[in-house]
Amino acid sequence: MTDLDYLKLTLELAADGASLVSPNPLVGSIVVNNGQVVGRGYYRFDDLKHAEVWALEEAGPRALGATVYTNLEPCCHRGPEKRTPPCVDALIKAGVARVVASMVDPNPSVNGCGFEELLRAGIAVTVGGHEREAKRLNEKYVSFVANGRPFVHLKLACSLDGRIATQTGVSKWITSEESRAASQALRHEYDAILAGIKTILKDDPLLSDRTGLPRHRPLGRVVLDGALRIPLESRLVRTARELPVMVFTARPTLTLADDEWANRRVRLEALGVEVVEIASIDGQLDLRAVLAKLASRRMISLIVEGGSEVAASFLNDRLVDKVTFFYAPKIIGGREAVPAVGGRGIGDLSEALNLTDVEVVRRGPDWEVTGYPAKERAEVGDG
Ligand code: AOF
Ligand code: ZN
Repeated sequence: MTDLDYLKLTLELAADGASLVSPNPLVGSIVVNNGQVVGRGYYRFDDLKHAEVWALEEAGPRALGATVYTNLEPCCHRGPEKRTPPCVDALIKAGVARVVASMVDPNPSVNGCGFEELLRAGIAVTVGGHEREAKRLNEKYVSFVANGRPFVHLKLACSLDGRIATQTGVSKWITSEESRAASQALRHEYDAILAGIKTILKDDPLLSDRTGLPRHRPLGRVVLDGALRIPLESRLVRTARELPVMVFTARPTLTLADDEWANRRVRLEALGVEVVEIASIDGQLDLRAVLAKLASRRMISLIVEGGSEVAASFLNDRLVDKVTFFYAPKIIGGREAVPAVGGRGIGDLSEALNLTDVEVVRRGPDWEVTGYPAKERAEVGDG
């Protein structure tokens, strides 16, 4: 087994913490002594201890002179926010000889100081193996630390010709059961899920994580509802006491409408819905304010599930970090059939959003296509 093989194992271990770690990163750690794995651990928020500490505890005295592998730089910070003592102290105390990590912890209170402290204590440090995979595994955390707002994943399900509903609005079900299971698995990875009021009025969705897998916090259900039209008898509102619902809205400018809006607000709140008033810009809710509110709740990731106008708004505001489209091998057609992405559209192809690192997975009869918006809207080729 090489360093890279062991690092690969830490990535797999770390992934066991999926939806058990937010707002913290996924971390896995392995202690290797004389070619033998003598300790392993992965982080779960509710169990407090960091991955390295679990692995060191399992290794016990066999950690002396051992190499510790981890997908993220061991932490060095102390302070009021910190729930656990620094991993570097535990590593130094255990007498490990070497630490191998895939990446630096971008958290400004760590960001290299873990490695520095280890080196100062005479421990050898190697950084960088499987760095790309490690950053991908923690893409939500890395992005949240860098941008101070949740990582946004736009997910849509459509026909091969890019329609999310027929001309009469029928959308159940365009994609297969396999695609819907995959999309549930996606929801499971996120802290919050968002849909627009039109989707709520049309489909009455529950927007819940039905994977049955454990989560350390419930999936936050978020609705964009400028005029507060969400029905009191909708499934979302009826389940608001068990699974949190946040409705973002804007106070109307006309006094009459204002009374009606305030009434509905009180009634929704009485049913356990959190109503959040934010600004609207040109009649559209300020998406940055929505994300800032979620960030203040330490929600580091958001999956946006439509409809097509909401998708267009997030895309136009350049707030999408990852995109997944499920395509069913069906052609719906029709000028009036709802397109996956609405909005005004673009005039020139050079304004199209290009995706990079695109991957395609077969889901039953369908295709799941995932990619990352390119930072710059690249020029369209000259061919
Ligand atoms: C590690 N190993 O397993 C994790 C790390 O509040 P605390 O004490 O749990 O610290 C959280 C911070 O520690 C988190 O923001 C990140 O910088 C780091 N996470 N570090 O060495 C781990 N989960
Ligand atoms: Zn730590």
